[in-house]
Amino acid sequence: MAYRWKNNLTPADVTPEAAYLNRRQIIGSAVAGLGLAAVGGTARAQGALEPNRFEDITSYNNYYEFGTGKDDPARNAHMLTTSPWSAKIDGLVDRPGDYAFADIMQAMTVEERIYRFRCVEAWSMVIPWNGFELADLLQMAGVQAGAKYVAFETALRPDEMPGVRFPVLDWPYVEGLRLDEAMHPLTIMATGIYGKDIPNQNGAPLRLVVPWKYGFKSIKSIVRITLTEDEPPTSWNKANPREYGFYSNVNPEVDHPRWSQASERVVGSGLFAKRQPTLMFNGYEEEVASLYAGMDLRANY
Ligand SMILES: Nc1nc2c(c(=O)[nH]1)N[C@H]1C(S)=C(S)[C@@H](COP(=O)(O)O)O[C@H]1N2
Ligand SMILES: [Mo]
Repeated sequence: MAYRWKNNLTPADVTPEAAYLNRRQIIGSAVAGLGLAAVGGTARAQGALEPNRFEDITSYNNYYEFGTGKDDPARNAHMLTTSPWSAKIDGLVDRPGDYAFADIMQAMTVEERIYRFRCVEAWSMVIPWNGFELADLLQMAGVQAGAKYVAFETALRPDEMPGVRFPVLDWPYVEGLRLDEAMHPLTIMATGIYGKDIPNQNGAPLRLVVPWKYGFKSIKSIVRITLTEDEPPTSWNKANPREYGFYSNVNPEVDHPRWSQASERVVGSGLFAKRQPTLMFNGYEEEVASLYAGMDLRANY
C-alpha cells in the first residue's frame, strides 16, 4: 500500500467538541494533508463531513446487551467494568495470547478518523473516532499464511449486562470479516470519540469500526479476536440469515427484505429533515470496491 488513508478533514474542521481533542492522539497535520492528496475523489466530491454532536453519538445507540431501546445503552452501560481489560488474540497467529488493553495502547498509533456510520435500520451519523488500524494489531500478533478470516467476540457478563437475560441474540455477540477486509486501512479499532475515551455505550474500551458496512458489523467491547481458515458465524446472520448476510456492505441498490436501503435518516438533523440518499459502500466505493470485484453483491448481501 503506497499510502495510509487518513480522514479527509483535519481536527480544525470538527465542530466545537474539537476543543476537547487530545492533540497527542492525533497524527500530525502534515500526514493528514498527505492523506487528503492521496485519497482523491470520493469523500471530497461529496463535500465535507459534518460530524454529529457528541450527545447524539452517545445517547442514540444499539448495544443489545444493555437493552434494545435506543436509550438503554446510555442508561445501563455504566455497569460494564472496562478496566482492567484484555483481548485474547488466537487462532492462526504467531503470538497468541491475552493482550492487555494498556499494552495494546502503548504499541498502537491512535489517530482521528471522521467516518460515515450507517445502520442497517436506515439511520446514519458522522462520527469522529479515535483509534488505530486493525491491521497494525493483527500484525502485532503475527498473521499466519493459512488465515483467511477474522472472528470477533464481545464480552458476555450477565451481572453487568441486563439485556443478556433476554434471548434476543445468541450471546455472546460475534462478528467476522474476511482477512482482506480486516487488513484494509479504513478498518479501525476505535478507542475514542471526539478525543475522549470511547463511552461504554459505544463499545468501550475497544470496538471495531468498518465504515463501508452496516453498523452491526462494528462489534463492541471486544474480548477475543481469532484468525481462522473458515468463515466465522456472525450474530445477526445466525438470528436471521435471510435478512443479514456475512458481507453486509452498505448498498443502496440491495434492499432489506422489509425496507428500502436507498436512503437514510440523519440522526440529529431534526424531525422534519429530508432523508439523504445512501451511498454505495457508504461513500467509500473508491477505496473498497476492488475487494469485491467480480462478486455478485445481491447474492453476497
Ligand atoms: N456487542 C454488540 N455490538 C454491536 C451491537 C450490539 O448490540 N452488541 N449493535 C451493532 C449495531 S446494530 C450498530 S448500528 C452499532 C451501533 O454503534 P453505536 O451505538 O456506537 O452508534 O453497534 C453494533 N455493534
Ligand atoms: Mo445497526
